[in-house]
Amino acid sequence: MAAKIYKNLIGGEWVESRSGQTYENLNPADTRDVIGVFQRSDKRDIDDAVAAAAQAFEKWRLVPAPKRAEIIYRAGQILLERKEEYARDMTREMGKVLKETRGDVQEAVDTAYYMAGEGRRLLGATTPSELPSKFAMAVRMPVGVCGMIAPWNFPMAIPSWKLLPALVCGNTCVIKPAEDTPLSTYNLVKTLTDAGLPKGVVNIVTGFGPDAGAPIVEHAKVNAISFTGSSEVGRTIGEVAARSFKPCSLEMGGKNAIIVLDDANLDLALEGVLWGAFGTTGQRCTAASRVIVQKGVYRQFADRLVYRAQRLKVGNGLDESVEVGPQINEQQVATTEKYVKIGKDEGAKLEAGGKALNKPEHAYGWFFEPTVFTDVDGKSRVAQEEIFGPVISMIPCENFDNAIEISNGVNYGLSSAIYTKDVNRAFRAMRDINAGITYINAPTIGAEVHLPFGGVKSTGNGHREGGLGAIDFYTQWKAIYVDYSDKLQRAQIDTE
Ligand code: UN1
Repeated sequence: MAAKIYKNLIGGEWVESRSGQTYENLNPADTRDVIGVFQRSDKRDIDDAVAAAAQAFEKWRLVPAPKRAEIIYRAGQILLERKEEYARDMTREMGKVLKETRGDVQEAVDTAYYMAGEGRRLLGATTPSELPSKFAMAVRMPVGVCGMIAPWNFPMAIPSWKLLPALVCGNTCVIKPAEDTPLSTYNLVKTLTDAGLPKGVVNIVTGFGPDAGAPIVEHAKVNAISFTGSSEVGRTIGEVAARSFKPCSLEMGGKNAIIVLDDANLDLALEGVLWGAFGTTGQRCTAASRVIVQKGVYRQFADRLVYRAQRLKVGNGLDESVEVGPQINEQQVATTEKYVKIGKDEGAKLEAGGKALNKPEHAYGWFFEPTVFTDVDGKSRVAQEEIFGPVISMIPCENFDNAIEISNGVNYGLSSAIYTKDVNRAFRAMRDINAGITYINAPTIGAEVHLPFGGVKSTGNGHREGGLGAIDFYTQWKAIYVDYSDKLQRAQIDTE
């Protein structure tokens, strides 16, 4: 059966790319499986999409926010009805196991319900004026056309973090999904249109970063940019956006650590490390890629972690018994292989995994063994650089202070975790770990959508997704003064 052809959505019409070029979306667990044929778009398609979004903005901004929210709420309900279908699509195109892709769709549902609620708040502020018979308030205004560039690891959840707050605030959007996972973002956009979103309010344009992503960032009529991806690409996007003073939210890498202290519940910590490190095949910005273990329990913990990592079932995520799916593509496997070599050269001890899998059932996919390095130096490259694969580095530590120092000793600061039963040390960790997210007795992954999501240092540029941070990003404050005294009153001058 020929694979289905998916088109761009521009101004409410499903259209082919201007060049007529397309590309195939392949299943990372079995590259013989073509999921669909998607448009390979370029600047001309982006120009069309931005023009449509700019036109739609003039009407959409006038729709009352509670009405905009009703559409988003309905989209959440429809997503819930289609959860299983969309989760299966996502496992096929992205690889992570069904349990997780159901979670990814659920995260979009949660975002829809949360942001629909915001439609009846979008709180501004009223405040007294310093002059008599004068009223002062601050209100939130939409920004205009928002350009969004999404990653492949959460191909529905992360687009929902971007689109849904932007929409409830009255903006219109142009989104480019990751080239590896366009179908899940397409499914989200399709759901929004089925829920009644007017034409042109959301436009989806598929394709590759340099051809279809760069023109979004450069476009004069795009008023804000939201990007999730690597720090390297984020830096370029930030620089380009800064030239035209565009607000730009960058959500980038991580090198997240779980600290396990001597007094921790080790059974709990072990489950947490396995889930944090190998869930989503380690391909989360929040993945645990370092585990810093206090020396009294270090060897015992290493043995248990190695034993369990070697027994994780790796395979096609559509098989419910599989625990770890493939990596997304050949380059990601190559990166993981590169870092395994770097780790060995640096003198870390490879105790589990370390190789791409090539058993017959893995022959057509991008599978890699869950990998554990022990006795890793916290300053070495495997302990400093983001790998985005199923690799964890165990770093021994002396005590609490030393653990915090190692945890903070990287250029990233997204997520973090500590396992301890000592409430004082837990609170000191909440205060002293330099990261956007800290978990106590839970792994580094699993952020909830109504809390701020983002990080410090090279992880981000100060913005937050999720929670009210998203509303802050997708609105601009406007101060309004209403003088009802019927005379000229001069602030700071008429002081009597
Ligand atoms: C990401 O990896 O970019 O907290 C997002 C988590 C998920 C989101 C991860 N809810 O792990």
